[in-house]
Amino acid sequence: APIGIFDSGFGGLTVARAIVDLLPNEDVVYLGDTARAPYGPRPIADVRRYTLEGLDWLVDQGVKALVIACNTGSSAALRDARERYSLPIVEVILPAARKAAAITRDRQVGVICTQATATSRSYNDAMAVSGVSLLTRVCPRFVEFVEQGVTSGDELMAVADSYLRPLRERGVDTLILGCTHYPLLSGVISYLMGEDVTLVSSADECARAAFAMLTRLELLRGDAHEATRAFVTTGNPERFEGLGRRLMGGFVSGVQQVRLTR
Ligand code: DGN
Repeated sequence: APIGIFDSGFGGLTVARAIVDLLPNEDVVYLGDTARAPYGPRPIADVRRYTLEGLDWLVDQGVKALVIACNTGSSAALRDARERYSLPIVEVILPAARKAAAITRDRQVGVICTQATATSRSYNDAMAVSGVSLLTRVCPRFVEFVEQGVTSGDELMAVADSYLRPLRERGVDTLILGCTHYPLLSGVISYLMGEDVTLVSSADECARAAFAMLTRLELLRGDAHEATRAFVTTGNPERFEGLGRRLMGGFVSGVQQVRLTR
């Protein structure tokens, strides 16, 4: 059975790519709710409902595990998802929070994310026991830039500088990229934060957590074979595939469209 990966749209492909890198022999099915993206500015109750609809669809496909790739969706629906499904679930927030708490030198961590993720305080909760001070910055326009295929240039640099300056001034030494799209901006982000600041990608940490969980549960296939990768969007499949291939490369192909509301 495949691993089911859910995201609000196309950005979760950063998580899918990290999972495919670590687990090339696993079948995956990726669902992006592009028709209702971005989730970031939406009320948490709506994000919760949409995320559970997406996860229900993946469960109906017979997946063996769920990956909630979307930080906003994880923030809104993780608890409900754990009650609703008996399948193993990995998400993006706890793995990234743990990694950041483990590597920060001065116990000063920053997280950049969407408005809904910030409002939910999910990263604060995840780091509460670690004794680390967490500074959150919402970076709404980052998703727009990435969705337009823009990952460098003067306008992005100016916007990024205004978002990131308070984090630099606070002296964070570790910065969590708490949104699916942000790994695609890590060039700009690390350039502005400077080389003393370590970036933690929630996509990479989520993939490592998925590897660890599936290994522990003895759910990995393990044998070398040509894995099946299915990509499904609620939005326009051509647009999804075009942007996906442009920013993430050739592993995105054969994108299909699906309707979620039954
Ligand atoms: N996938 C969302 C997240 O990781 O928070 C970002 C895109 C969005 O819906 N705003």
